Amino acid sequence: MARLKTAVLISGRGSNLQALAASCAAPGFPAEIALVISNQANAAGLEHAAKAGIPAKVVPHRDFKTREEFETALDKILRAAGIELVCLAGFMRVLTSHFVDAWRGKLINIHPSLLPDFPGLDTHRRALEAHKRVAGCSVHFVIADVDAGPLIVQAVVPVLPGDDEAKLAARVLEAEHQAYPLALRLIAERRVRLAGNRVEIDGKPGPLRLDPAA
Ligand code: DQB
Ligand code: GRF
Repeated sequence: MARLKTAVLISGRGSNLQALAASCAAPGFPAEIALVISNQANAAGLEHAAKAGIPAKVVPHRDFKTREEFETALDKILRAAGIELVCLAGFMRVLTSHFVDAWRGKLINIHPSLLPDFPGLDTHRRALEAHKRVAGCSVHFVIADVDAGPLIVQAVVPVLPGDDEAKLAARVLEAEHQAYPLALRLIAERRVRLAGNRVEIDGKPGPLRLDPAA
C-alpha cells in the first residue's frame, strides 16, 4: 500500500515532528512525512527536518495581509505536494473555518491536556492548580472551535508529588511522542472514521486511551 502523504505544520521546537518522523522512518510504517511547513523562519524544528532530509518550507504569516491569504498560500503548497493529511505540531496560528472546513477529516492536532479539560494555554499549570491526579495529551481532528474537535487518541500520565510545571510538561511531552505517531498510524491504516463529532476506531467509539494504570 502507498504510504499516507503527510505534512507537519510547526512554529517552534519540533519535538513532535521528530517523533512523527522517527516513526515514519521505521520499515512498514504506513505514513510518510512528505513536507514540513513553518510559519516561523527560526523554528528549531526546521533543523530536524533538514537533518532528516524532509522537504521544508517557511511561510511567514506576517507576509500576508489577511489570515485568508496566509491560509490560501498554505493550501496551495499542501495541494501541490499531494498532501493527504496535515498534522499540526506546535503550530501557533489559529486557522479560520475556511481552511479547517476545506481540510475536514484530514487535519489533526496534538494538545497537551486530557481534553475537554484545559483547552487553551498553560495546561500544565492549570492541571496542577486543579490538583488533578492524572494529566496527559489529546490528538484530535481540528474543527473551527479551537481545541474542541473529535478526539482520536489520548495518553494518560500520573501527576506525581513534587511535580512542578516543567516536570509535568516533560512527562506529558513523552506521552505526546507516543500518542501522535499512534494516531498517525491508525489514520494511515484507515482504521479511524469521523462519525459526526465522534471518532470510531475499528468500528468502536473513540478515543483510544493509552493509560499505563489501566
Ligand atoms: C493552538 C491553539 C490555540 C493557539 C495556538 C495554537 C492560540 O490561541 N494562539 C494565539 C493566537 C494566535 C493567532 O492570532 O492566530 N493549537 N485552529 C482551529 N482549531 C483548532 C488548534 C491549533 C491551531 C489552530 C486549532 C487551530 O483546534 N480552527 C493548535
Ligand atoms: C506540544 O506540547 C504540543 O502538545 C503543543 O505544542 C507543543 C509543541 O511542542 N500543541 P513541539 O514543538 O512538538 O516540541
